[in-house]
Amino acid sequence: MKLYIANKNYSSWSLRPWLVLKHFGIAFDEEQLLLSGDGWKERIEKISPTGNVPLLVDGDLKIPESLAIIEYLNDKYPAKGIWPSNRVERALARSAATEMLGGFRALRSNAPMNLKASHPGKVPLELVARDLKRIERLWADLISRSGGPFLFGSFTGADAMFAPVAARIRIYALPVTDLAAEYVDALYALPAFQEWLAAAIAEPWVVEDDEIETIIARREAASGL
Ligand SMILES: N[C@@H](CCC(=O)N[C@@H](CS)C(=O)NCC(=O)O)C(=O)O
Repeated sequence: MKLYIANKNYSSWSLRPWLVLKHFGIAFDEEQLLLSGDGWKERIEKISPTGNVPLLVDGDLKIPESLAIIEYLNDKYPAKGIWPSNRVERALARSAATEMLGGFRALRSNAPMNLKASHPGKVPLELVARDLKRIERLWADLISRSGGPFLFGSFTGADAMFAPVAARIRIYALPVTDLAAEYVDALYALPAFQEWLAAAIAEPWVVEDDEIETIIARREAASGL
């Protein structure tokens, strides 16, 4: 099996299935398709039917979409516990993962993942307050059911889906409840996350489009400032 990913520093979608593969000890090869440099877009489009990564290739099968990859891994390795074993918890885990996949757009667009960076104060809180409030509520509901440290006790696919949110909270020093901050710490402490982070920090590439200064300039231009 091979997972195609983009830059570890920036690619929040790539991080999600990679964490599942690593954390659950599933053997895989990885190949990076960078988000910058001459012809980068064409290189991704040549390999991935959606023109996006992550993409999992298993024999003849190509599976794009982070959550679909996690579901495929769960089907292929049912004993690993990628989703909770309890039916109710599994439903809640999939619900949270799907909410992440389609939601929190304000947080995603105004606070891009950039693992090397530390940008406290660079994200206007009023833009992301609504998303953060919902995230805090969701995490609190799930952690109070499970007892933590992860959403369903031990690490599952749902935590993988939220790992980039933890990164955004830390990178931009977004103010969150103590419980949410503890969950962010738990995700950062995960050995698989630490491995990805170390590789991200070592990357030399800068993707201007994903840098906070570009996001701020674009927002200001759009609002006529
Ligand atoms: N819904 C997709 C999103 C994938 C995605 O947007 N990937 C970005 C990298 S993080 C990408 O491939 N970008 C290529 C481009 O923008 O052309 C998933 O969950 O996998």
